[in-house]
Amino acid sequence: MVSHDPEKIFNDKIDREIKIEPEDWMPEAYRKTLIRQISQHAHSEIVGMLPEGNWITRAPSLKRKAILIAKVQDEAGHGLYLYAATETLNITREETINDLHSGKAKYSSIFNYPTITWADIGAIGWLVDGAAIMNQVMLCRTSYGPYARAMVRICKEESFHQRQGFDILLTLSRGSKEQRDMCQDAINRWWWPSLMMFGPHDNDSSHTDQSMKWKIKRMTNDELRQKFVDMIAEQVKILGMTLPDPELKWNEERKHYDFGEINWDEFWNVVKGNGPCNKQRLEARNKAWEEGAWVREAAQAYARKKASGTPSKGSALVAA
Ligand code: BYC
Repeated sequence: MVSHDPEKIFNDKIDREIKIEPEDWMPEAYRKTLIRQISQHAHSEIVGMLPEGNWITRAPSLKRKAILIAKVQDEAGHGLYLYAATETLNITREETINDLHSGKAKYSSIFNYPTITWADIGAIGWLVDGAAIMNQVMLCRTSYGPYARAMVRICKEESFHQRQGFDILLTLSRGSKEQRDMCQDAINRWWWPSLMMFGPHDNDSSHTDQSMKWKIKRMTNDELRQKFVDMIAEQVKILGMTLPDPELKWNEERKHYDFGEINWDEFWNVVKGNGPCNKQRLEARNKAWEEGAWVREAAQAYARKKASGTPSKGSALVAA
């Protein structure tokens, strides 16, 4: 017999790997969890443009500049898909963006660290985008349809980002002593914050259990972090560099690398808004929002004009 119990239909879809779509019934807590995670993800993409945008005018060649501009534009696109996916959950774009600007919503801790040298751009691509992909590949199979579909395209672009980061570091690692030192210094500064991107240990993660049951998350924070360490510990050898962890060691029994403990005080301090650049990042976003007011007003005026049927000057010119 066909069930009419919406909760049973929802659970059945989750069990059978059928995507949940915006018009489907869903538990309120599932909707809220998705709004929280997808909007925070969108905010991370947008705030993530700031540390890299900082280097566009100083990239060492025209080619590197063009590549970096394209990458930063990709991040804006990712933010846009993710804000659009959040809107399908019955919340407006204004509400989610206000939450970022007021400091209520979180965004990834990693973007509260400064980009001091050109090598930092390489380290962000290799380590930060690398950690992001590790997490996002599993999100292509997340149970909510619009989020899963957005992630497929995002992952394709992120893998290009990771390769461009590695390429920057590879070039530096084959350069002068100063360049090699700069490369190692960037790896030293970005390694631990990259590991923090995966979130607290599973035991301390408030959302993982429920999110795994709903198949929003497919792997836990610690599982993903371990996969990332195993990948990077091998790739760093190609650069001829080291990771700043004396406890990093292959464990033959576990078939994984062992690694040292993250400084969780530092992590929570950054998450709570007290990292090196939190204040600067929020100020920059608020300023961009205020300075972009005229663009939003112009777009609305154009939409009103179009809806009222008045031909715009542009279309008259095209017709002529
Ligand atoms: N930073 O229960 P937990 C990118 C919070 S950007 C800040 O484990 P959950 C890129 C967490 O929100 C990639 N906060 O949470 C862009 C929760 O607090 P609330 C960004 C963190 O959600 C530009 C509390 O700690 N990727 O690719 O099950 C340039 C307890 O945590 C962090 C995503 O956003 C953190 N690192 O798991 C380059 C992926 N970690 O919300 C690259 C989507 C934890 O209860 N998000 N918290 O107040 C996720 O996969 C999950 O949300 C997380 C956390 C794995 C991050």
